[in-house]
Amino acid sequence: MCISRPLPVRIMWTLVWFGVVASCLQFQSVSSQTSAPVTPCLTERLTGDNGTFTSPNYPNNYPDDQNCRYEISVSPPKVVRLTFTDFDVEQGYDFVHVYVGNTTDATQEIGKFDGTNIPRPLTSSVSSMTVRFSSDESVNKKGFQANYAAVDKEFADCAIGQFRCADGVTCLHAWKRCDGKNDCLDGSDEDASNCACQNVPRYLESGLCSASRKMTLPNPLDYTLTTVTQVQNSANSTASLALPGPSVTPKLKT
Ligand SMILES: [Ca+2]
Ligand SMILES: [Ca+2]
Repeated sequence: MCISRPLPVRIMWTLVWFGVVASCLQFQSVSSQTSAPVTPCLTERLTGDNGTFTSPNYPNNYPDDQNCRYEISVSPPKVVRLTFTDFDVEQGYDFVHVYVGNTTDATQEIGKFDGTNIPRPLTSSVSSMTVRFSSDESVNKKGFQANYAAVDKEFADCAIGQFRCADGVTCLHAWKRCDGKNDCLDGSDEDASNCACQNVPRYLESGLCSASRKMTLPNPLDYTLTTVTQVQNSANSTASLALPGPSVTPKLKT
């Protein structure tokens, strides 16, 4: 009997200890559920002339169901240069989109990335750029880290036979002008006041392979050539007419 009393006490304390441990574990479980990946994913505005930003929780895994927006604005006439320094986004399900300007309009998208390859550096043609990060309902990765900087705009030196969009940085095949589809992000290839397509006069078609060639004006060989006659009289008249055939020739803009 002398040793029977301590036993219930020991059992009682053992039960109490287990109870405390169980409570702690439960508390930890609850607190981890409530405090871990609930990082608010709001629009982040970045207005300095350079900076760094990351996906939520970086360098830890980003949460599910995110739709984050990063709006970058630098001082005009500078433009935005974006450089990713780390990248790990679930392939095929989570994505990073990059847009020119302060928009997430699909027509202004200049890049869409997933997987583990670090995207190429991207430069906006204007003083703002928007990055959007989206994750689905399962499987999380480390995410991304990126730097941006205000840089001078570098105007493209488009090749002969190409058209330079009004943004100054994008070159297109000349036949994409006035074909009814926006190819320049700024739509300048479809701006009737900026370009025109005309049938090549029949007397100039002799010796050419197609009877339905058209000429884009101003001519991409020399943008000061704004009429068929000017092109005809230019030193590059033969090359001026050597545009792609009917299947890719833009329609006459009316
Ligand atoms: Ca995912
Ligand atoms: Ca076009």
